[in-house]
Amino acid sequence: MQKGTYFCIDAHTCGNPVRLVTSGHPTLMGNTMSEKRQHFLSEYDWIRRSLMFEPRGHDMMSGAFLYPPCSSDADASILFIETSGCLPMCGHGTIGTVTAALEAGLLHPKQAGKLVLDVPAGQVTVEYSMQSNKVEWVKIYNVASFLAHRDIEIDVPELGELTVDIAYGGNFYIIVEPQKHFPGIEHWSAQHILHFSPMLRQIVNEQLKCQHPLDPSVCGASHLLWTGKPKKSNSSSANAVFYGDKAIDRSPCGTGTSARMAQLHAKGQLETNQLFVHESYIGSQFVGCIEGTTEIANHPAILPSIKGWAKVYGQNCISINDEDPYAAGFQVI
Ligand code: PYC
Repeated sequence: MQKGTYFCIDAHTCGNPVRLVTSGHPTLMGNTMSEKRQHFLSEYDWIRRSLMFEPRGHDMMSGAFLYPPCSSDADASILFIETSGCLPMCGHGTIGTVTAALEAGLLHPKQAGKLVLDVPAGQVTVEYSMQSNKVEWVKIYNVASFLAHRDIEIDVPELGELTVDIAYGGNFYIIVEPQKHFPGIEHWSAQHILHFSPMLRQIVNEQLKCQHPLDPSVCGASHLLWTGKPKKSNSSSANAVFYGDKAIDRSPCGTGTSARMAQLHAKGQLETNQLFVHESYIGSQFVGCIEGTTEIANHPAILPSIKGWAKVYGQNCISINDEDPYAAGFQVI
């Protein structure tokens, strides 16, 4: 049976949607958000598909449920939902969720201006500024991020050979910099990105293993980050992140920015405490920074932060009803 009523706050983070679902939470088993994510995926994934896919969502739709904290020092937990599944971590999703929840009075921080959040990828800390009940900005101290594979050569049909890096920033990213067969995103249309990304992702995943050393359920190169020259003079770099089947992130992508900073740091091109202003495909910006360094299972890693903003634009009461032939949602691929 697929039915229920879900109250949602609709927002966007730097252009990418965030639908914070504020009622209808299924009870999830597990001690950590990673375990609860697995339970949601096995039992309740229809809720995600119904709320994210058409006709109630669209190719880029993403959202979240807030849950009580899993650890004693946390304020809350987040389960991310989007068209491609339930991400271990989502930067734009966290910024939108925190903004919408604080403005609606749904989050009560132990310490004003700071939140500790359990997410499937681990724990993140958030700082925010709030004036007249509006959140001005949110800064996430994200999970440890690292370069997993460097200078991998991939032969892409219709394109030719590409050399790519793969880095983790809460999800695994295939990072493509301008080179002989890729001129940079400023020279590619959205159609190029949508056409070549699924092919490249499939070949990379056939050839390489990407798995988090501390959580085997976080695996596979799911996202692609194509880079290029920014439009704004104060941006350090520009990117277009492809995810799911047809999505290009409208925000600069929080986990993508973390992965990109880990890649640049490992290659000696970005230093600790150096600001990294990342521009999205539509020109919106996140400010990234490497706050420090660490190790993950003896592998060098960075401690990234990402700062951005979100705007709430609506309230939505969504009914999923068996009488609707499209209750389960659909995608046009
Ligand atoms: O901001 O981390 C992010 C993200 C992942 C996919 C889309 N946005």
